[in-house]
This record gives sequence, C-alpha cells and structure tokens, in this order.
Amino acid sequence: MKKLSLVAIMVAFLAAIPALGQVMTENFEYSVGDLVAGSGGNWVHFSGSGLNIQVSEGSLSYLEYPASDVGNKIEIVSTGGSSAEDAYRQFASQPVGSEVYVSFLFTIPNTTGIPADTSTNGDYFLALLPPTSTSSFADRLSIKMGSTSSDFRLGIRISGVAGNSTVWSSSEYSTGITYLGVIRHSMNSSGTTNDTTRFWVNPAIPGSEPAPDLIVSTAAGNDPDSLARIAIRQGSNTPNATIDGITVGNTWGSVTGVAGSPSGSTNARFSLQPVTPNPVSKSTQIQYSLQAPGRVNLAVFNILGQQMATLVDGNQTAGSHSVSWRLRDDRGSMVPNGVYFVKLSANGQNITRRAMVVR
Ligand SMILES: [Ca+2]
Ligand SMILES: [Ca+2]
Repeated sequence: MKKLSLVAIMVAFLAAIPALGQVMTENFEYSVGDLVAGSGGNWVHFSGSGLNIQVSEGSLSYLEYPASDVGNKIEIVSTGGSSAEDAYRQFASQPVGSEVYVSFLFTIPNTTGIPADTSTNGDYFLALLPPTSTSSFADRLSIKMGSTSSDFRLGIRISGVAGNSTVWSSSEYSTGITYLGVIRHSMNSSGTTNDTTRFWVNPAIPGSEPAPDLIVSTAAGNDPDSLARIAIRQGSNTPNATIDGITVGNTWGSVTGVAGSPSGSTNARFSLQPVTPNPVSKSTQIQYSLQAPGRVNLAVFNILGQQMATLVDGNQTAGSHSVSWRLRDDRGSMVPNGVYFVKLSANGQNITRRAMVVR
C-alpha cells in the first residue's frame, strides 16, 4: 500500500491556499483545547479571565472558499457572567492608503445571550485593531436578535469614538447555517474622518467584488493609521459561535479565492471542492478542476495514510471534472466508518479534503 504521511497531508493543505495579495490565513491548525495556549504564540490573550476561547475538532466548510475545511475551528460562548476572553492575532501592518479585506466563516447555533433587537450597538465578537492597541477597535462585527428567536442581525461599528453607531444589515440571518462574511476597510488617506467599511454576507465566490450588503463611513474622527490585529471576543453578550477560515488580504480575490490563479491562465483553476455531504453515508460526488491538462491522481486515504481507493489515475483535460465515490475500496469492499482524506494530485500540485464516513 502507498503511504501518505501526515507531513504530506499538511503540505497538501498549504498548497490549497492561494497566496497572491494575501496577508494572513488562519485555519486554526492547532490542537483541541485553549486557543491561546495551543497556538504557539499566534494568538495573544489581552482581556478577561476564567473561560478561554476553545479550539474544537473539525472545520467549517463553504463551497469554493479557499480557507474551508482545513485544520480545526474555534468556539466562543455567551458567558452570561464575568468569565471571558479576548484574544488577537497580529498580521503585517497595513498602512493608511491600504484596502484591508478580512473574510471568515461563522455559524451561530442559537441566539442565547445576545442583545435584544432594540439594542443600539448589540455586542461584537470580531474586530480589527492597530498594531499595538487592545482598545481602539475598528470594524466591530456586531450582533443582536432578529424578529424571531432563530434569527439574528449583523452590523458594523467602524469606530468606537462617540458618534459612530453600529450600522445594521437590513437582512436577518438564521441560526445553524455557515456563513461567509467579508469586511473591507478602506483606509482613505489624509484625514481621520474619511474611512469607509463595506460588509458582505455570503457573496458569490469566486467572482468579482459585488455591491456590499452594508456600507458605513466614519462619522466622528479617529481613523486608524494602520491595522495589524484581528480580535475575537468572548463575553457576557457575545453569541455562541463557531468561527473558522479567517483570511486577511489587500484585494477581494486574495480573500475569496480568485487571485490564486497565476496571471495569463485560463479561467479554470486547480481546485478540489469540500466533500459533500460530510459526513457521507452512501456516496459522494467529488468535484474538482484542473488549470492545465496532464496526469491526474485522485485517491482516498485512511487516517493511517493507507491508500484505500483510486478514483482517477490517468490523463485529463483542463477544466471541471467530477467522479463519484460509493465508499468502496479498490477491492470493492465498503470502507469502515471513520475519517478519510481525498487527495487530488496533478502537475506537481496537491489538494487534500477531509471526509467523514458515518452510516
Ligand atoms: Ca479550519
Ligand atoms: Ca482616514
């Protein structure tokens, strides 16, 4: 049997992430437990005590989103009391004149603990910060109740300076769904009252930048000179939430997956869709695309790195392809329940996706 080492799996994960124009990608490839303690210094605690932000097993998935289904994810809770934690991750400082894009996946399982629909500013669970600040928050992603207990509203408060209230989306969003959020902060130069932030929920990707779901400009001045931290907040009125796949970049494409294609290439890019459904119980249709024609190998490995099933092994054309896997190994036997890795290799590149088989 061929062996696929854990190192090869990690390399495959990294190869799946486009780099052009990207500043930071956070897939939470840390062990389960306290985020700050287990992140090797990537995440820094800056406020609160008692109840720490947790890394949990598995990832959020979102079709076509590059930072989907890689590593683990984090959980925050509505603490309903004094125990809390705020933590940030530093990224390369983005100066005045920059466009700072931040994309992320999130799921709100229920609306327990979040502020009422009548709240002016709600509470926030994600924000940006200047390079050395733990208090001058920009772009606080805020949440409050929607019109029913299974709906919520999202808003952006561009600055904490008095006069800048949260601007709320007109849409309501549903509990239990994984959403893609994108924030774009335009650090317009010359002036402390001229920045603009745009916000999208579930924009179509890949594609060009669509009109935002909301747009807010600084009303009372204290625009940042630079942005260099992303903060996650867990507190009394923050939501129960799962967060994953945070990407920071300077262009729409760098955080949503377009800019990964080298210039001059065809529209097709090298990609492997997350396995759906996941867990798989009967069969799955595996979709992928090739940027160039060539030798292709698509195979399924078990958690020990043993190759179980060969789905494709031969030359294929550029563009989209699809193959079904009926959960059988190369000998025709049904594979046992468990975790598997689907690995696509072509033209010296690899992408690996995780699949759970549960009958
Ligand atoms: Ca992840
Ligand atoms: Ca400004």
